[in-house]
Amino acid sequence: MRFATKLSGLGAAFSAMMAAGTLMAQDGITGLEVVGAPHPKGTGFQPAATELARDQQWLDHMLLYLCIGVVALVLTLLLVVILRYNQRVNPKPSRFTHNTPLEVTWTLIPIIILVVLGSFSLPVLFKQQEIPEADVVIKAIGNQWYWSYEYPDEGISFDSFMLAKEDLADYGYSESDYLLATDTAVVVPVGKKVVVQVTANDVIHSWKIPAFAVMQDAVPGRIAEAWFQADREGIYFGQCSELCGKDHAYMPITVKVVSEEVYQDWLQRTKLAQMGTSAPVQVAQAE
Ligand SMILES: [Cu+2]
Repeated sequence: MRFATKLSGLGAAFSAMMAAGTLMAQDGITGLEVVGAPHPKGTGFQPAATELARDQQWLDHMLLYLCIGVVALVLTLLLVVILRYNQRVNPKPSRFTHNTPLEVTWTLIPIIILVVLGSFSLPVLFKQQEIPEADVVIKAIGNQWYWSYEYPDEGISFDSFMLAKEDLADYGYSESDYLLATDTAVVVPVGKKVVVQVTANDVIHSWKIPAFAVMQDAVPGRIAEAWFQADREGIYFGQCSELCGKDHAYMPITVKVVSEEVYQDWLQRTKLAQMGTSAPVQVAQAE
């Protein structure tokens, strides 16, 4: 009986190894949910997965309410003037040209509004631009028309190409992920500060993940930094966001946010894999 259990355990381990072997060629997404992606007829933001994104979306809504207030005030004043001071209702217009209190008011109010705007938006902007001490450093390099990634501290690097429609299923993606999913993905641990060093080999590209509120131009010969700390595991899509030539629309970005154990496991297997390739992310197996 015990021998049989051992045997079946051995068999399971063997089939798991075989499965891992066949997966090696693919970046399977077992157990990872697509979180950061556009959806049909959507008009709002993608779900915020970082503090930066939450701040950015809060700021956007706050500004929207402020704008609605300004528009409502201007429209009301306009209506009052149209209705009460037209030629028919008010045949004898007054002739004064100056009103000091009024002029001071309409200069002061916009100044106050601008100061309020600045005092809320500058901290959000600074938080994006002040790069913290990194837990993980990734170099993202834009090429015509794909992204290359390096993990300088780990000594690994690989390219990331958009998946053809017929290959999506092999990599665990659905058809709706077409134009977003890539063959290899940027893999990062959840809750860790990730600093992305962004540059390019040929022309200017831009590395952007909407759900992280990260967007950084990739300029040849320069290194710019962006950072994020994703607080939810899942798959996040982004796209090159600087017009870079004929296939600009076909160099998307896939980021997989996984647990620390899965990340370490992926790192080890990628280090063992052939230079310049990325091992598949095995979420279900490592947990
Ligand atoms: Cu581009």
